[in-house]
Amino acid sequence: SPLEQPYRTAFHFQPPKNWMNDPNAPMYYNGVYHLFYQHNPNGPLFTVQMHWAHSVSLDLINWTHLDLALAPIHPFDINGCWSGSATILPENKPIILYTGIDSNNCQVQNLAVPKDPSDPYLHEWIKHTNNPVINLPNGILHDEFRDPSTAWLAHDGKWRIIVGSQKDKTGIAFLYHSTDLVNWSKHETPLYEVAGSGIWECVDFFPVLVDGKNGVDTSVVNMNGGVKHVLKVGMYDNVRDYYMIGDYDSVKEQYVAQNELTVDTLRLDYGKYYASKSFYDPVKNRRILMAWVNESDSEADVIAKGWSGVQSLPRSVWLDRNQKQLVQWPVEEIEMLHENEVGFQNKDLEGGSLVEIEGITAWQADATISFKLTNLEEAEELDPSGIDPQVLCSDMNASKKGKFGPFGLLALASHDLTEQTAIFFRVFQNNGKYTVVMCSDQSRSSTRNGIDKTTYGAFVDIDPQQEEISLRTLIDHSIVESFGGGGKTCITARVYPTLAIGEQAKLFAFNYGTESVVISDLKAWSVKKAQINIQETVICKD
Ligand code: DQQ
Repeated sequence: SPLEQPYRTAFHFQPPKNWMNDPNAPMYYNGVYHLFYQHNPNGPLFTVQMHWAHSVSLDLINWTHLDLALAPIHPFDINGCWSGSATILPENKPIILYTGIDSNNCQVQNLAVPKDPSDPYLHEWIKHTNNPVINLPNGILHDEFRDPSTAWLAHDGKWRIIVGSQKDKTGIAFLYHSTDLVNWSKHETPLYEVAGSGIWECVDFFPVLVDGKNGVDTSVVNMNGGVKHVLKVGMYDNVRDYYMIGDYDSVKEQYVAQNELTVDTLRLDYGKYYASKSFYDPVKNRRILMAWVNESDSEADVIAKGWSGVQSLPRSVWLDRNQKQLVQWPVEEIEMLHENEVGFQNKDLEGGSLVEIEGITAWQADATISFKLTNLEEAEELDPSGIDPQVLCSDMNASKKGKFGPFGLLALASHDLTEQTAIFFRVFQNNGKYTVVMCSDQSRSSTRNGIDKTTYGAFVDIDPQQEEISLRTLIDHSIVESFGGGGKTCITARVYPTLAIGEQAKLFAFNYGTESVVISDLKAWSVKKAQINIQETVICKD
């Protein structure tokens, strides 16, 4: 029952039991969405002996659990089937490239194809007889070469993929070419490398439209300047997903990034969120992103629960109008689970006040709120240069009164507020310019000890003089996923309340700053339970 397992989720993807990490090879094929994932079928903890588990969905929200797709039983993957990606070939055939840990404990890249491409669920996968199709490059350590990307087809009719690696602490995305996806040759120069960044995992390389929210197929390369390319890298050293935006030229085989990849540049999510992978959804013409959201409780807790890891809600992703960053938003399909809409408009939220959002199941909810600020000349002074917003958010947590802020939502709050996860903003000024900081403060999220309660924070690139400050937060038992500024800044957190569970959990809007703010619009819904990883017979195609 939900109260025996209060941290299992209602609408976030997770396996029936045991360990899950990276999403693998998400794709849309013949009317069905597929998600594979790194899975230990034998227990709730990580093991190198990874399998690929497999689920299918018609709507990215309700999922059906299928048999394992890949097991580590061949010489080229006997020590683990690690992460990889799918590519849909022009003749509408899917393939998978993945990393195998071979019998020498060496990381190699393998190819698998569906046994029966006309099977709507693609139950069985056959590993290619030529495996491994890519061997370890010279000069690279045996355990530092992994996670092939989705392939893209360029002007010369050749497929390309990238594979993550490192050499002497320089993170590398090696580039490979192939005409048949079986025989691959390494290009003389990597697609990209960054000194000092450590090994890159789960690299993702995809085009985004310069103008508009639609997605484009991974093989759309040039389009006369109509697209830019995103290179996403998972940095193993700090378990964070960073990205660059730039221009890719497949003729020169060159990627010119417009932002640097350093620890304080763009991240897909500034909370717990890693190993993300995107794919193009031709049905709704969008690019969708999913990622692994790890636990924050202890190993003993994981063993007691019997499971570990959830997936973020699938998000649409596109390039912001300013072309400097990505924007993400939960896929619209989540709205079919909404019920009990509540809301109000234009309500003053005085300094030091809070208001309960009643009428919804607050431990399983979706809430959007936007704030209008006047008198901005009263904002506190802060020069943002050299400031780490995460440090600022933990120094100035939700209980520290400011002028504009903290204001936002208190999620998974107990009636006396002993437990609360505070997602909030602060606004500062410096020489007539304003800085908006978004925080997710887990320090009071649970009365339990032994949990990682790190507070997260990031800047939101909006001007509060011109725009309202908006927040959307999805609350699902032990995960709180927040989208600031319409999806410009995303922060995901895992929390383990002991009081704020079931009917006891509450949701508030709050303003602990001294300046009052106006809630220009608030809407919140209960979110019904999705059917996640139920047995296979339930799915049906219409
Ligand atoms: N997880 C996989 C690797 C990948 C890492 C192993 C990222 O392929 O590099 O489970 O979380």
